Amino acid sequence: MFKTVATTPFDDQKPGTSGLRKKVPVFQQPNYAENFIQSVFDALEGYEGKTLVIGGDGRFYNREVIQIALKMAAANGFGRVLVGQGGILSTPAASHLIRKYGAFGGLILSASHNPGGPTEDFGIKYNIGNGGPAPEKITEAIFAISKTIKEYRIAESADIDIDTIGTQKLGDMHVEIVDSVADYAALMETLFDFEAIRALIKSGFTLRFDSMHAVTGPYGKEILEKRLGAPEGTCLNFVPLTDFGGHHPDPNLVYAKELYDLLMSADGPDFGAASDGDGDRNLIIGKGIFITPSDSLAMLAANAHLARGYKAGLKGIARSMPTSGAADRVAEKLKIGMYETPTGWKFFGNLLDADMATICGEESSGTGSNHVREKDGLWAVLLWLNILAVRRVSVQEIALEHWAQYGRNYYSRHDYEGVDTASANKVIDALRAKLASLPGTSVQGLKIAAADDFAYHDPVDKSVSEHQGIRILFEGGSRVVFRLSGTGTSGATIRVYIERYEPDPSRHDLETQGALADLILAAEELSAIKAQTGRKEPSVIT
Ligand code: G16
Repeated sequence: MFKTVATTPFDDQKPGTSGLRKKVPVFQQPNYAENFIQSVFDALEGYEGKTLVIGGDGRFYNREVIQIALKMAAANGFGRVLVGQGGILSTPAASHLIRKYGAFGGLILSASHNPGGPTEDFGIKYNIGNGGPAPEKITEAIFAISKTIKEYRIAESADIDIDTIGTQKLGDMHVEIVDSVADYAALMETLFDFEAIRALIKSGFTLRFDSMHAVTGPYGKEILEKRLGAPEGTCLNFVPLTDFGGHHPDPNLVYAKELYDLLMSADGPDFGAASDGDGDRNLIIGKGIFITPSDSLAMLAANAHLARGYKAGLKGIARSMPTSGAADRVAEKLKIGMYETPTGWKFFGNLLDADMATICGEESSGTGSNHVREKDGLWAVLLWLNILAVRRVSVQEIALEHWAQYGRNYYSRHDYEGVDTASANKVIDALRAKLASLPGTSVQGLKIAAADDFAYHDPVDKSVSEHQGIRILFEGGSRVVFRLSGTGTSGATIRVYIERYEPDPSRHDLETQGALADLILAAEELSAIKAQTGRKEPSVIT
Protein backbone atom coordinates (compact mmCIF):
# COMPACT_ATOMS: atom_id res chain seq x y z
CA MET A 1 0.00 0.00 0.00
CA PHE A 2 3.02 2.31 0.07
CA LYS A 3 4.49 3.87 -3.01
CA THR A 4 7.57 5.89 -3.85
CA VAL A 5 6.88 8.88 -6.08
CA ALA A 6 9.57 10.53 -8.21
CA THR A 7 9.77 14.28 -7.75
CA THR A 8 11.94 17.28 -8.57
CA PRO A 9 13.12 19.87 -6.05
CA PHE A 10 11.66 23.34 -5.42
CA ASP A 11 14.27 25.96 -4.67
CA ASP A 12 12.23 27.99 -2.17
CA GLN A 13 11.66 25.63 0.74
CA LYS A 14 13.91 27.40 3.22
CA PRO A 15 12.22 27.53 6.64
CA GLY A 16 12.04 31.10 8.00
CA THR A 17 11.76 32.40 11.56
CA SER A 18 9.11 29.79 12.23
CA GLY A 19 8.81 27.06 9.62
CA LEU A 20 7.99 27.22 5.92
CA ARG A 21 5.32 29.82 5.15
CA LYS A 22 3.98 30.39 1.66
CA LYS A 23 0.80 31.34 -0.11
CA VAL A 24 -1.74 28.51 -0.39
CA PRO A 25 -1.40 28.26 -4.22
CA VAL A 26 2.34 27.64 -3.73
CA PHE A 27 1.58 24.79 -1.33
CA GLN A 28 -1.06 23.47 -3.76
CA GLN A 29 1.48 22.86 -6.52
CA PRO A 30 1.84 19.14 -7.21
CA ASN A 31 4.38 17.60 -4.81
CA TYR A 32 5.12 20.88 -2.98
CA ALA A 33 3.88 19.87 0.49
CA GLU A 34 5.03 16.27 -0.11
CA ASN A 35 8.57 17.39 -0.96
CA PHE A 36 8.84 19.48 2.17
CA ILE A 37 7.42 16.82 4.48
CA GLN A 38 9.74 14.19 3.01
CA SER A 39 12.67 16.61 3.46
CA VAL A 40 11.69 16.95 7.13
CA PHE A 41 11.57 13.17 7.61
CA ASP A 42 14.85 12.69 5.73
CA ALA A 43 16.53 15.24 8.00
CA LEU A 44 15.59 13.15 11.07
CA GLU A 45 17.01 9.90 12.37
CA GLY A 46 15.56 7.14 14.49
CA TYR A 47 11.83 7.91 14.31
CA GLU A 48 10.79 4.46 13.05
CA GLY A 49 7.99 3.08 15.19
CA LYS A 50 7.79 6.31 17.21
CA THR A 51 5.01 8.86 17.72
CA LEU A 52 4.37 12.00 15.68
CA VAL A 53 1.90 14.75 16.63
CA ILE A 54 0.02 16.51 13.82
CA GLY A 55 -2.30 19.47 14.13
CA GLY A 56 -2.92 22.91 12.80
CA ASP A 57 -4.79 26.14 13.32
CA GLY A 58 -7.71 25.18 11.07
CA ARG A 59 -6.84 27.53 8.25
CA PHE A 60 -7.64 26.81 4.62
CA TYR A 61 -5.72 23.73 3.34
CA ASN A 62 -5.16 22.38 6.90
CA ARG A 63 -7.27 19.28 6.39
CA GLU A 64 -5.72 18.42 3.01
CA VAL A 65 -2.13 18.65 4.29
CA ILE A 66 -3.03 16.59 7.37
CA GLN A 67 -4.14 13.75 5.08
CA ILE A 68 -0.91 14.00 3.07
CA ALA A 69 1.19 14.10 6.26
CA LEU A 70 -0.62 11.08 7.74
CA LYS A 71 -0.10 8.98 4.62
CA MET A 72 3.55 10.01 4.42
CA ALA A 73 4.15 9.34 8.13
CA ALA A 74 2.80 5.80 7.64
CA ALA A 75 4.92 5.20 4.53
CA ASN A 76 8.02 6.52 6.29
CA GLY A 77 7.62 4.20 9.26
CA PHE A 78 6.18 6.18 12.16
CA GLY A 79 4.40 3.88 14.62
CA ARG A 80 1.70 6.22 15.85
CA VAL A 81 0.33 9.65 15.05
CA LEU A 82 -1.73 11.81 17.40
CA VAL A 83 -4.01 14.25 15.57
CA GLY A 84 -6.15 16.96 17.12
CA GLN A 85 -9.84 16.39 16.39
CA GLY A 86 -10.81 18.08 13.14
CA GLY A 87 -7.11 18.72 12.59
CA ILE A 88 -7.19 21.42 15.26
CA LEU A 89 -4.35 21.95 17.72
CA SER A 90 -3.11 25.29 18.94
CA THR A 91 0.66 25.55 18.67
CA PRO A 92 1.18 25.45 22.47
CA ALA A 93 -1.27 22.52 22.75
CA ALA A 94 0.71 20.64 20.09
CA SER A 95 3.92 21.35 21.99
CA HIS A 96 2.30 19.99 25.14
CA LEU A 97 1.10 16.80 23.42
CA ILE A 98 4.59 16.12 22.07
CA ARG A 99 6.01 16.43 25.59
CA LYS A 100 3.22 14.66 27.45
CA TYR A 101 3.15 11.61 25.19
CA GLY A 102 6.91 11.45 24.61
CA ALA A 103 6.48 11.92 20.87
CA PHE A 104 9.48 11.97 18.58
CA GLY A 105 8.28 15.28 17.18
CA GLY A 106 5.37 17.05 15.55
CA LEU A 107 4.18 18.78 12.42
CA ILE A 108 2.36 22.04 13.12
CA LEU A 109 0.40 23.43 10.21
CA SER A 110 0.01 27.16 10.54
CA ALA A 111 1.08 30.53 9.23
CA SER A 112 0.42 31.99 12.65
CA HIS A 113 -0.97 35.53 12.55
CA ASN A 114 -0.91 35.75 8.74
CA PRO A 115 -4.29 35.77 6.96
CA GLY A 116 -5.83 32.50 5.74
CA GLY A 117 -7.93 31.48 2.75
CA PRO A 118 -7.50 30.11 -0.80
CA THR A 119 -5.05 32.84 -1.82
CA GLU A 120 -3.62 33.62 1.60
CA ASP A 121 -0.99 31.97 3.76
CA PHE A 122 -0.21 28.45 4.89
CA GLY A 123 2.74 26.95 6.71
CA ILE A 124 4.40 23.77 7.95
CA LYS A 125 6.72 23.67 10.93
CA TYR A 126 8.56 20.75 12.45
CA ASN A 127 8.93 20.58 16.24
CA ILE A 128 11.38 18.29 17.99
CA GLY A 129 10.88 15.95 20.95
CA ASN A 130 11.20 18.71 23.57
CA GLY A 131 8.06 20.21 22.02
CA GLY A 132 9.85 23.21 20.55
CA PRO A 133 10.53 24.40 17.01
CA ALA A 134 13.42 22.59 15.33
CA PRO A 135 16.73 24.37 15.88
CA GLU A 136 18.65 25.89 12.96
CA LYS A 137 20.82 22.79 12.61
CA ILE A 138 17.72 20.81 11.60
CA THR A 139 16.00 23.52 9.55
CA GLU A 140 19.21 23.96 7.55
CA ALA A 141 19.37 20.20 6.93
CA ILE A 142 15.72 20.22 5.78
CA PHE A 143 16.46 23.02 3.34
CA ALA A 144 19.55 21.26 2.01
CA ILE A 145 17.58 18.05 1.40
CA SER A 146 14.71 19.95 -0.23
CA LYS A 147 17.13 21.20 -2.87
CA THR A 148 18.14 17.74 -4.03
CA ILE A 149 15.09 15.60 -3.22
CA LYS A 150 14.29 12.96 -5.84
CA GLU A 151 11.40 10.99 -4.37
CA TYR A 152 8.93 10.79 -1.52
CA ARG A 153 7.05 7.94 0.13
CA ILE A 154 3.31 7.92 0.67
CA ALA A 155 0.53 5.46 1.45
CA GLU A 156 -2.12 4.77 -1.16
CA SER A 157 -5.20 4.70 1.01
CA ALA A 158 -8.51 6.35 1.66
CA ASP A 159 -8.53 9.50 3.79
CA ILE A 160 -8.57 9.07 7.56
CA ASP A 161 -11.63 10.35 9.43
CA ILE A 162 -10.04 13.10 11.53
CA ASP A 163 -13.29 14.25 13.13
CA THR A 164 -14.08 11.23 15.26
CA ILE A 165 -12.15 10.69 18.47
CA GLY A 166 -10.62 7.22 18.63
CA THR A 167 -7.94 5.04 17.07
CA GLN A 168 -7.71 3.92 13.46
CA LYS A 169 -5.00 2.18 11.48
CA LEU A 170 -3.15 3.28 8.39
CA GLY A 171 -1.01 0.29 7.39
CA ASP A 172 0.79 -0.63 10.60
CA MET A 173 0.58 2.89 11.98
CA HIS A 174 -1.96 3.81 14.65
CA VAL A 175 -3.75 7.11 14.12
CA GLU A 176 -5.28 8.50 17.32
CA ILE A 177 -7.69 11.37 16.97
CA VAL A 178 -7.56 13.20 20.30
CA ASP A 179 -9.57 15.96 21.95
CA SER A 180 -7.86 19.21 20.92
CA VAL A 181 -8.39 20.95 24.26
CA ALA A 182 -8.50 18.43 27.14
CA ASP A 183 -4.78 17.82 27.79
CA TYR A 184 -3.97 21.50 27.43
CA ALA A 185 -6.74 22.60 29.79
CA ALA A 186 -5.57 20.04 32.37
CA LEU A 187 -2.05 21.45 32.15
CA MET A 188 -3.33 24.97 32.78
CA GLU A 189 -5.13 23.75 35.91
CA THR A 190 -1.78 22.57 37.32
CA LEU A 191 -0.13 25.96 36.75
CA PHE A 192 -2.80 28.38 37.89
CA ASP A 193 -5.15 28.73 40.80
CA PHE A 194 -8.49 28.29 39.04
CA GLU A 195 -10.35 28.70 42.37
CA ALA A 196 -8.90 32.19 42.87
CA ILE A 197 -9.67 33.22 39.28
CA ARG A 198 -13.21 31.85 39.62
CA ALA A 199 -13.65 33.93 42.78
CA LEU A 200 -12.35 37.04 41.02
CA ILE A 201 -14.84 36.58 38.19
CA LYS A 202 -17.63 35.85 40.64
CA SER A 203 -16.88 39.11 42.44
CA GLY A 204 -17.84 41.03 39.29
CA PHE A 205 -14.52 41.30 37.44
CA THR A 206 -15.28 41.41 33.71
CA LEU A 207 -13.21 40.25 30.76
CA ARG A 208 -13.29 39.59 27.03
CA PHE A 209 -11.16 37.12 25.10
CA ASP A 210 -11.05 37.58 21.35
CA SER A 211 -10.03 34.45 19.42
CA MET A 212 -10.16 36.34 16.11
CA HIS A 213 -11.99 33.37 14.51
CA ALA A 214 -8.86 31.30 14.95
CA VAL A 215 -7.71 28.28 16.88
CA THR A 216 -8.11 29.45 20.50
CA GLY A 217 -11.91 29.64 20.24
CA PRO A 218 -12.55 26.15 21.67
CA TYR A 219 -9.75 26.58 24.24
CA GLY A 220 -11.14 29.91 25.46
CA LYS A 221 -14.69 28.56 25.68
CA GLU A 222 -13.63 25.51 27.68
CA ILE A 223 -11.22 27.24 30.04
CA LEU A 224 -12.61 30.74 30.55
CA GLU A 225 -16.33 30.16 30.30
CA LYS A 226 -16.72 26.51 31.32
CA ARG A 227 -14.00 25.94 33.89
CA LEU A 228 -13.55 29.48 35.26
CA GLY A 229 -17.20 30.47 35.17
CA ALA A 230 -16.90 33.58 33.02
CA PRO A 231 -20.32 34.38 31.56
CA GLU A 232 -21.20 33.50 28.01
CA GLY A 233 -20.18 36.41 25.83
CA THR A 234 -16.73 36.57 27.42
CA CYS A 235 -15.29 34.75 24.41
CA LEU A 236 -15.52 36.70 21.17
CA ASN A 237 -15.09 35.38 17.62
CA PHE A 238 -14.66 31.90 19.03
CA VAL A 239 -15.62 29.81 16.00
CA PRO A 240 -12.45 28.91 14.05
CA LEU A 241 -12.93 29.75 10.38
CA THR A 242 -10.68 28.67 7.50
CA ASP A 243 -10.23 32.31 6.46
CA PHE A 244 -10.48 33.82 9.97
CA GLY A 245 -13.52 35.74 8.79
CA GLY A 246 -11.37 37.54 6.22
CA HIS A 247 -9.30 39.27 8.90
CA HIS A 248 -5.67 39.16 9.98
CA PRO A 249 -5.67 36.94 13.07
CA ASP A 250 -2.93 39.13 14.53
CA PRO A 251 -3.61 40.36 18.05
CA ASN A 252 -2.20 43.86 17.87
CA LEU A 253 -3.63 47.35 18.11
CA VAL A 254 -4.30 47.47 14.38
CA TYR A 255 -6.11 44.16 13.85
CA ALA A 256 -7.72 43.97 17.30
CA LYS A 257 -8.78 47.59 17.28
CA GLU A 258 -12.38 46.83 18.22
CA LEU A 259 -11.24 45.12 21.40
CA TYR A 260 -8.89 48.00 22.14
CA ASP A 261 -11.68 50.56 21.68
CA LEU A 262 -13.93 48.53 23.97
CA LEU A 263 -11.29 48.50 26.71
CA MET A 264 -10.76 52.24 26.36
CA SER A 265 -14.47 52.98 26.68
CA ALA A 266 -15.95 54.19 29.96
CA ASP A 267 -18.13 51.12 30.46
CA GLY A 268 -15.66 48.63 29.02
CA PRO A 269 -14.59 45.44 30.84
CA ASP A 270 -11.74 45.24 33.35
CA PHE A 271 -9.54 43.07 31.16
CA GLY A 272 -9.29 42.29 27.47
CA ALA A 273 -7.09 39.82 25.63
CA ALA A 274 -6.74 38.31 22.19
CA SER A 275 -4.78 35.51 20.59
CA ASP A 276 -3.63 34.83 17.06
CA GLY A 277 -4.17 32.26 14.30
CA ASP A 278 -2.40 29.40 16.05
CA GLY A 279 -2.84 30.51 19.65
CA ASP A 280 0.74 31.29 20.60
CA ARG A 281 0.54 35.09 20.63
CA ASN A 282 -1.30 37.31 23.08
CA LEU A 283 -2.54 40.85 23.41
CA ILE A 284 -3.18 42.18 26.90
CA ILE A 285 -5.24 45.30 27.54
CA GLY A 286 -6.43 46.51 30.91
CA LYS A 287 -9.29 48.92 31.33
CA GLY A 288 -7.86 52.14 29.90
CA ILE A 289 -4.35 50.78 29.35
CA PHE A 290 -2.55 48.73 26.70
CA ILE A 291 0.31 46.65 28.01
CA THR A 292 3.10 46.25 25.46
CA PRO A 293 4.32 42.66 25.06
CA SER A 294 7.73 43.73 26.40
CA ASP A 295 6.13 45.24 29.51
CA SER A 296 3.85 42.23 29.88
CA LEU A 297 6.90 39.96 30.05
CA ALA A 298 8.46 42.14 32.74
CA MET A 299 5.25 42.44 34.78
CA LEU A 300 4.49 38.73 34.54
CA ALA A 301 8.03 37.86 35.57
CA ALA A 302 7.86 40.22 38.56
CA ASN A 303 4.57 38.68 39.76
CA ALA A 304 4.79 35.07 38.57
CA HIS A 305 5.50 33.71 42.06
CA LEU A 306 1.85 34.47 42.89
CA ALA A 307 0.75 31.60 40.62
CA ARG A 308 0.92 27.99 41.76
CA GLY A 309 3.22 26.78 38.98
CA TYR A 310 5.86 29.45 39.65
CA LYS A 311 5.75 29.64 43.46
CA ALA A 312 9.34 28.49 43.75
CA GLY A 313 10.48 31.54 41.80
CA LEU A 314 12.06 31.85 38.39
CA LYS A 315 15.44 30.45 37.35
CA GLY A 316 15.92 33.10 34.73
CA ILE A 317 14.22 35.24 32.10
CA ALA A 318 14.93 35.21 28.38
CA ARG A 319 13.84 37.69 25.75
CA SER A 320 14.54 38.18 22.07
CA MET A 321 17.01 40.93 21.29
CA PRO A 322 14.48 43.43 19.85
CA THR A 323 12.24 43.03 22.94
CA SER A 324 12.60 45.96 25.34
CA GLY A 325 14.94 45.78 28.29
CA ALA A 326 12.08 46.07 30.84
CA ALA A 327 12.45 42.44 31.90
CA ASP A 328 16.20 42.89 32.42
CA ARG A 329 15.51 45.16 35.39
CA VAL A 330 13.24 42.55 36.94
CA ALA A 331 15.90 39.87 36.51
CA GLU A 332 18.43 42.18 38.11
CA LYS A 333 16.19 42.75 41.13
CA LEU A 334 15.40 39.03 41.46
CA LYS A 335 19.09 38.24 41.02
CA ILE A 336 18.37 35.66 38.35
CA GLY A 337 19.82 35.05 34.88
CA MET A 338 18.80 37.21 31.92
CA TYR A 339 19.32 35.98 28.37
CA GLU A 340 19.06 37.91 25.12
CA THR A 341 18.42 35.68 22.10
CA PRO A 342 17.74 36.26 18.39
CA THR A 343 14.13 36.58 17.21
CA GLY A 344 12.49 33.16 16.99
CA TRP A 345 11.05 31.04 19.78
CA LYS A 346 13.38 28.20 18.78
CA PHE A 347 16.27 30.03 20.44
CA PHE A 348 14.64 29.70 23.89
CA GLY A 349 14.52 25.89 23.71
CA ASN A 350 18.03 25.21 25.00
CA LEU A 351 17.69 27.70 27.86
CA LEU A 352 14.38 26.16 28.95
CA ASP A 353 15.67 22.58 28.64
CA ALA A 354 18.74 23.47 30.70
CA ASP A 355 16.49 25.12 33.33
CA MET A 356 18.39 28.38 32.93
CA ALA A 357 15.25 30.33 32.01
CA THR A 358 11.69 29.82 33.30
CA ILE A 359 9.84 32.62 31.49
CA CYS A 360 10.51 33.93 27.99
CA GLY A 361 9.01 36.67 25.89
CA GLU A 362 9.17 38.58 22.67
CA GLU A 363 8.03 41.98 21.49
CA SER A 364 6.00 40.21 18.78
CA SER A 365 3.23 39.42 21.29
CA GLY A 366 4.78 36.20 22.55
CA THR A 367 5.14 35.12 26.15
CA GLY A 368 5.55 31.66 27.58
CA SER A 369 7.31 29.49 30.11
CA ASN A 370 8.92 26.12 30.63
CA HIS A 371 5.48 24.41 30.67
CA VAL A 372 5.79 23.91 26.89
CA ARG A 373 8.39 24.90 24.30
CA GLU A 374 6.29 27.41 22.38
CA LYS A 375 4.92 30.77 23.31
CA ASP A 376 1.43 30.46 24.67
CA GLY A 377 -1.31 33.07 24.30
CA LEU A 378 -3.89 31.67 26.68
CA TRP A 379 -1.20 30.90 29.26
CA ALA A 380 -0.29 34.60 29.34
CA VAL A 381 -3.96 35.50 29.78
CA LEU A 382 -4.33 33.04 32.65
CA LEU A 383 -1.16 34.21 34.39
CA TRP A 384 -2.42 37.79 34.22
CA LEU A 385 -5.79 36.68 35.62
CA ASN A 386 -4.11 34.69 38.38
CA ILE A 387 -2.02 37.71 39.39
CA LEU A 388 -5.08 39.98 39.32
CA ALA A 389 -7.03 37.42 41.36
CA VAL A 390 -4.36 37.38 44.07
CA ARG A 391 -3.51 41.08 44.12
CA ARG A 392 -7.03 42.41 43.58
CA VAL A 393 -5.80 45.59 41.90
CA SER A 394 -6.39 46.77 38.35
CA VAL A 395 -4.08 46.18 35.39
CA GLN A 396 -3.42 49.92 35.41
CA GLU A 397 -2.34 49.85 39.05
CA ILE A 398 0.02 46.97 38.36
CA ALA A 399 1.57 48.86 35.43
CA LEU A 400 1.97 52.18 37.24
CA GLU A 401 3.49 50.53 40.27
CA HIS A 402 5.83 48.51 38.07
CA TRP A 403 7.06 51.58 36.19
CA ALA A 404 7.51 53.53 39.43
CA GLN A 405 9.69 50.75 40.76
CA TYR A 406 11.69 49.84 37.66
CA GLY A 407 11.33 52.79 35.29
CA ARG A 408 9.37 52.67 32.04
CA ASN A 409 10.62 51.44 28.69
CA TYR A 410 8.62 53.30 26.07
CA TYR A 411 8.46 50.98 23.10
CA SER A 412 7.10 50.82 19.58
CA ARG A 413 7.67 48.81 16.42
CA HIS A 414 7.35 50.34 12.97
CA ASP A 415 6.90 47.85 10.13
CA TYR A 416 7.39 48.55 6.44
CA GLU A 417 5.58 45.61 4.87
CA GLY A 418 5.68 44.29 1.31
CA VAL A 419 8.83 46.23 0.46
CA ASP A 420 10.79 45.13 -2.59
CA THR A 421 13.45 42.67 -1.37
CA ALA A 422 16.39 44.38 -3.06
CA SER A 423 15.61 47.76 -1.45
CA ALA A 424 15.12 46.14 1.95
CA ASN A 425 18.48 44.39 1.71
CA LYS A 426 20.09 47.66 0.63
CA VAL A 427 18.81 49.40 3.77
CA ILE A 428 20.24 46.73 6.05
CA ASP A 429 23.52 46.42 4.12
CA ALA A 430 24.05 50.18 4.25
CA LEU A 431 23.46 50.23 8.00
CA ARG A 432 25.82 47.30 8.47
CA ALA A 433 28.51 49.06 6.46
CA LYS A 434 28.56 52.10 8.71
CA LEU A 435 28.29 50.41 12.11
CA ALA A 436 31.95 50.82 13.01
CA SER A 437 31.89 54.57 12.39
CA LEU A 438 28.80 55.31 14.53
CA PRO A 439 29.89 55.09 18.18
CA GLY A 440 30.69 58.54 19.58
CA THR A 441 28.65 60.37 16.91
CA SER A 442 25.20 61.95 17.49
CA VAL A 443 21.90 61.87 15.62
CA GLN A 444 18.97 64.11 16.52
CA GLY A 445 20.95 65.18 19.59
CA LEU A 446 21.28 61.58 20.79
CA LYS A 447 24.77 60.25 21.39
CA ILE A 448 25.48 56.75 20.06
CA ALA A 449 27.20 54.60 22.67
CA ALA A 450 27.52 51.41 20.64
CA ALA A 451 26.38 49.85 17.36
CA ASP A 452 26.58 46.27 16.20
CA ASP A 453 25.11 43.45 14.14
CA PHE A 454 23.71 41.15 16.83
CA ALA A 455 25.27 37.70 17.07
CA TYR A 456 24.06 35.10 19.56
CA HIS A 457 26.35 32.66 21.28
CA ASP A 458 24.12 29.93 22.68
CA PRO A 459 25.42 29.26 26.20
CA VAL A 460 24.14 25.67 26.10
CA ASP A 461 25.17 24.16 22.78
CA LYS A 462 27.74 26.88 21.95
CA SER A 463 26.26 27.42 18.49
CA VAL A 464 26.64 30.89 16.99
CA SER A 465 23.90 32.70 15.05
CA GLU A 466 25.07 35.82 13.25
CA HIS A 467 23.37 38.78 11.54
CA GLN A 468 20.36 38.78 13.81
CA GLY A 469 19.63 42.51 13.67
CA ILE A 470 21.34 45.89 13.62
CA ARG A 471 21.45 47.55 17.05
CA ILE A 472 22.15 51.22 17.63
CA LEU A 473 22.44 51.88 21.35
CA PHE A 474 22.29 55.42 22.67
CA GLU A 475 23.64 56.78 25.92
CA GLY A 476 21.04 56.50 28.71
CA GLY A 477 19.59 53.15 27.61
CA SER A 478 17.55 54.11 24.52
CA ARG A 479 18.02 52.25 21.26
CA VAL A 480 16.80 51.53 17.75
CA VAL A 481 17.01 48.11 16.15
CA PHE A 482 16.58 47.20 12.48
CA ARG A 483 15.95 43.76 11.05
CA LEU A 484 14.14 42.00 8.25
CA SER A 485 11.17 39.84 9.17
CA GLY A 486 11.55 36.11 8.61
CA THR A 487 7.84 35.29 8.55
CA GLY A 488 6.43 37.15 5.55
CA THR A 489 5.29 35.39 2.37
CA SER A 490 5.67 38.17 -0.19
CA GLY A 491 8.40 40.79 -0.60
CA ALA A 492 10.28 41.89 2.50
CA THR A 493 9.24 43.53 5.74
CA ILE A 494 11.62 45.93 7.46
CA ARG A 495 11.05 46.13 11.19
CA VAL A 496 12.28 49.11 13.19
CA TYR A 497 12.15 48.67 16.96
CA ILE A 498 12.33 51.86 18.99
CA GLU A 499 12.85 52.05 22.72
CA ARG A 500 13.44 54.78 25.31
CA TYR A 501 14.19 54.09 28.95
CA GLU A 502 12.56 56.64 31.24
CA PRO A 503 13.37 56.35 34.95
CA ASP A 504 11.43 59.48 36.02
CA PRO A 505 7.89 58.58 37.26
CA SER A 506 6.63 62.10 36.48
CA ARG A 507 7.22 61.20 32.81
CA HIS A 508 5.46 57.84 32.82
CA ASP A 509 2.17 58.99 31.31
CA LEU A 510 3.36 60.25 27.93
CA GLU A 511 1.85 59.16 24.64
CA THR A 512 4.21 56.51 23.23
CA GLN A 513 4.94 57.87 19.75
CA GLY A 514 5.51 61.32 21.25
CA ALA A 515 7.85 59.92 23.88
CA LEU A 516 9.86 58.29 21.08
CA ALA A 517 9.72 61.16 18.57
CA ASP A 518 13.42 62.00 18.47
CA LEU A 519 14.38 58.31 18.27
CA ILE A 520 11.95 57.79 15.39
CA LEU A 521 13.62 60.66 13.51
CA ALA A 522 17.05 59.26 14.40
CA ALA A 523 16.07 55.87 13.00
CA GLU A 524 15.11 57.42 9.68
CA GLU A 525 18.22 59.59 9.57
CA LEU A 526 20.38 56.51 10.15
CA SER A 527 18.63 54.17 7.76
CA ALA A 528 16.98 56.34 5.08
CA ILE A 529 14.22 53.71 4.82
CA LYS A 530 11.72 56.15 3.40
CA ALA A 531 14.10 57.39 0.72
CA GLN A 532 15.26 53.86 -0.17
CA THR A 533 11.81 52.27 -0.33
CA GLY A 534 9.69 55.18 -1.50
CA ARG A 535 7.39 54.73 1.49
CA LYS A 536 6.10 57.78 3.29
CA GLU A 537 5.28 56.00 6.51
CA PRO A 538 5.30 52.56 8.15
CA SER A 539 2.47 50.20 7.14
CA VAL A 540 1.88 49.08 10.71
CA ILE A 541 2.78 50.78 13.97
CA THR A 542 2.39 48.75 17.14
C1 G16 B 1 7.32 33.87 14.88
C2 G16 B 1 8.40 33.43 15.81
C3 G16 B 1 8.69 34.50 16.81
C4 G16 B 1 8.99 35.81 16.11
C5 G16 B 1 7.87 36.17 15.17
C6 G16 B 1 8.19 37.38 14.31
O1 G16 B 1 6.13 33.99 15.57
O2 G16 B 1 8.08 32.25 16.49
O3 G16 B 1 9.75 34.09 17.58
O4 G16 B 1 9.18 36.82 17.04
O5 G16 B 1 7.63 35.10 14.30
O6 G16 B 1 9.25 37.07 13.50
P1 G16 B 1 9.71 38.03 12.36
O7 G16 B 1 10.05 39.34 13.04
O8 G16 B 1 10.92 37.36 11.77
O9 G16 B 1 8.58 38.21 11.40
P2 G16 B 1 4.77 33.42 15.00
O10 G16 B 1 3.73 33.83 16.00
O11 G16 B 1 4.63 34.09 13.65
O12 G16 B 1 4.98 31.96 14.89
